[in-house]
Amino acid sequence: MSNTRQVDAVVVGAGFGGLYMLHRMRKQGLTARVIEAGDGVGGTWYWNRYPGARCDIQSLEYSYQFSNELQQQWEWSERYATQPEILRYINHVADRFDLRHDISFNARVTSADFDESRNRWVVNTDTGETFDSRFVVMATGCLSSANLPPIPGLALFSGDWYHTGRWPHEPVNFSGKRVAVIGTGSSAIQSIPLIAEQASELVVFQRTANYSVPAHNQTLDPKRVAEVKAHYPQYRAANRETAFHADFGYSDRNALDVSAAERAAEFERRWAHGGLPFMASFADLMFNPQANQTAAEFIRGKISSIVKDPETARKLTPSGLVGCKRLCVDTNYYATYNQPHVSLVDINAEPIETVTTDGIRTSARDYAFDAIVFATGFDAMTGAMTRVAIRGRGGRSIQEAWKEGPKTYLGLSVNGFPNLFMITGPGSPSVLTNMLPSIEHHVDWIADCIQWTDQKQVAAIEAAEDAQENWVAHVNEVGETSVYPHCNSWYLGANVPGKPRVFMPYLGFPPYAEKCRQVVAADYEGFIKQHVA
Ligand code: NA7
Repeated sequence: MSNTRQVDAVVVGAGFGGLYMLHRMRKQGLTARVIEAGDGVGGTWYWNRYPGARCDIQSLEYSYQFSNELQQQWEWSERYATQPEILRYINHVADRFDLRHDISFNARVTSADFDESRNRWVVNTDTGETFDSRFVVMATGCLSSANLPPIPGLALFSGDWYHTGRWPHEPVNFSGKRVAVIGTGSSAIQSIPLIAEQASELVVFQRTANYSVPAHNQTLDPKRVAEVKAHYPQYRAANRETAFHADFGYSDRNALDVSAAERAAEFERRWAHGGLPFMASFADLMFNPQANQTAAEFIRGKISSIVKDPETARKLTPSGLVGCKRLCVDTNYYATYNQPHVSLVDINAEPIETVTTDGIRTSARDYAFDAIVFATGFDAMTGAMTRVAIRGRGGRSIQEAWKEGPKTYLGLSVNGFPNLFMITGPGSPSVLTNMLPSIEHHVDWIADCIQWTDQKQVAAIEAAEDAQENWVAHVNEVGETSVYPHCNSWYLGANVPGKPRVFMPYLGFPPYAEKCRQVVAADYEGFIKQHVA
């Protein structure tokens, strides 16, 4: 083991989770090494550089709160921050807290093996570095493993192709080009209006029509910024008490308890306000399919009033529930289809057969393209974990442990994988919340847990099997009270062929945080603790 570095912890990923984890560990006097595949910090915001990439949570909330100086001093420019601005922020954080020298960039963890005889992990990277570590923290993000559909012929394509989640660092110029976009999720909906501004022809290939509400993004009002900053901790604390840990202006009225006119007025008001708070118009939208349909019908009406060609409007109009696939937030998405050089292909009616040298062949015809953009999403929530050869007790792999879908306790720990933690893993609120405070909550929990193991002479800690089984059942029970499990979303793994269909996020931040607190108060109840011999 002469070329092996001894550390207290290996942290995988230098996004928001990995950076704060490193900061916390250093403050506790631990040695940590962060392994990052990219050549810079930022995670999601490092990779997703496609045109129009922007956060759908307000910038004043989508930011760290662990340092009051940081949150007071950083100035966001817009209501919803762009990807470049978020990347500037996270780079600022890396510099401000002097984090870079404990990060190995351009390195990918290839394997992590738990050595039961020593209660330590042996972690290998593709750059030949090996670490011998007491803890491993997977800060690999929920949306980082790109989903590239296996459409035949891509290798033959003579033009350029891109995935929105792996966008080049240098600007891509589509001026005068014939461009295809495959997919109509958030990434497509953000990028299509901007690609259309440049392209000579844009054809969007849609599998499922999606609901989107306008962002009404704007420059941040200095008065509003001053107001929030004057009471930042209170603002954060109030948001923490909401289901999604976000300032959505939740209503406690039910859609079905008010008249049709009152409903329409509230939907109009929310539409004019913009963004995800639309889904907080009424308390029952995510819990009662009938209530949900009133919101869905409202958006369907908006689509038919914006899109001039009735056939295109029909194709763009979703039929299912709204919000149970993540609601999209756009700037001019539907109106983009009114431009003569933009068209929409429903791939259910006209399936893509192959990519050709010159473009895309569907069952109906050949299309010629200079560029193809795959906006086809991610192997969400589990993909970044299962693509690493993580082997726990008895050499059992994480792929084997999760073959029926991810099983975790609190989305933090997996039975059979001692001293390995996940930041915002499946089974935690993660993607159903503002990710930043959920990340901070997990980092703090993990850092406190490590400190506790030191104080109590605990050599290894892992989820107990029964606690994990009960937690998975509970996550599903809570999910079933809502409409979420009832559409084909990436929350369920439904976007990736062959992935087990399991509702992965935990719905409701406050009860989750309370459960985490109770577990700690009861000396890490539900965890197996192996004391130092
Ligand atoms: P999403 O939301 O998963 O969207 C991916 C889109 O790509 C969606 O419209 C998919 O259709 C479509 N898709 C996926 N596979 C295929 C194939 N094989 N053929 C055609 N179309 C396909 O990913 P995004 O990157 O847009 O957004 C991810 C999250 O980032 C978002 O929710 C925000 O939280 C930020 P489908 O709907 O599955 O039929």
